[in-house]
Amino acid sequence: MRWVRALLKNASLAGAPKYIEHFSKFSPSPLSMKQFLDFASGGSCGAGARRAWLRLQLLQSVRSIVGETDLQKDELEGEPGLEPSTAVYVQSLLDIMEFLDKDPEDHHTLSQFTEALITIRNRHNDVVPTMAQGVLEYKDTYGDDPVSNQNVQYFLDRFYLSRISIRMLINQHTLIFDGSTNPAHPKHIGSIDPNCNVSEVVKDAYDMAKLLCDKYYMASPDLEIQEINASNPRQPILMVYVPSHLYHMLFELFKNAMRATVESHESSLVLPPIKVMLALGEEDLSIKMSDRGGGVPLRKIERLFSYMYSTAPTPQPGTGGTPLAGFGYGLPISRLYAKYFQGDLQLFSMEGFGTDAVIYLK
Ligand code: W6P
Repeated sequence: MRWVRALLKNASLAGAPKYIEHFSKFSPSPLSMKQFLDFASGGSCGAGARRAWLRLQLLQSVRSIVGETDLQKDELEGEPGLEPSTAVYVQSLLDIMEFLDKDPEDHHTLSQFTEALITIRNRHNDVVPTMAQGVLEYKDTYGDDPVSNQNVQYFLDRFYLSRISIRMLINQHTLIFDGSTNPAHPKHIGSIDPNCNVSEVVKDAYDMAKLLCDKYYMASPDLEIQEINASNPRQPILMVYVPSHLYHMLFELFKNAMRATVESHESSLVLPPIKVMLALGEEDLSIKMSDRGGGVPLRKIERLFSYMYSTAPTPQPGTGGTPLAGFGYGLPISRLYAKYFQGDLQLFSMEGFGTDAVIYLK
């Protein structure tokens, strides 16, 4: 990664080393939902200040990724899988820095900035498979002992949390500042639904997972939902959230629960349903998904969240595709989605019986 520093020095950054220094001190800090809503609705400051704030957040996030990959330079030195991805981040950092000194109120600048963000978003679309390739190469070079696993876990958790944060910021900017509202969801604020109906998202995610499950196994367990709204009994549970994040987490959990259920009941005619319980209290919204898929021994639970142990070589096209779930980064990335807005995702399993997966949201 020595070339990263060379790049940073060469690529017209010579005049701005203080920025690089400055931004490298920031860790990726998850933003609160309130900050996003203030950002969109105006809050207490003007539009120019809000755009400046967004740019600063973006810069800090991108810089922290570059800093992170740079920090790991000794371990990642000569890792062909990880290098191109760092170059891409340096390029995006430079792209955003172009706008630092420009007037945020100027319309031409604003549309150029939005263009630049869309270019950046597209440029980073393939990062997950690229990093997965990097993990395979890391494994080949350093082995898959617990220390390697810990290194990869620490690095990728921070890396993907930054990525989630950057994409959230870019989505908010591009959705809000082109002036139009989302025609399908006029009440949404960018990608945030201020009245997200949780059980509707549960049903959507279930339907999609069921489709895959039926296709692959020609059977699928039913869904039972129970909803407890502690302070407003009989009212549906609504929350301010990003429905696509919630969907992503639930879809991942459903795939795992369905696979476990079907594979542990191969010789029986009836499948035990997947039960989802939603509870809204004063502080937390908890979503528990219970399957009776035979469970996972405690020793193996941590592995389900490991990037290293769950990275398999990408399936070749035309070989039937990936079976249902479990494979790839679904669970660790879902947990990051939960953590991004100060929540969490935990698994509680009883080997021989089944598994409870719980998503905690603020
Ligand atoms: C299992 C393994 C698993 C992971 C995530 C969610 C549910 C389940 N069920 O057996």
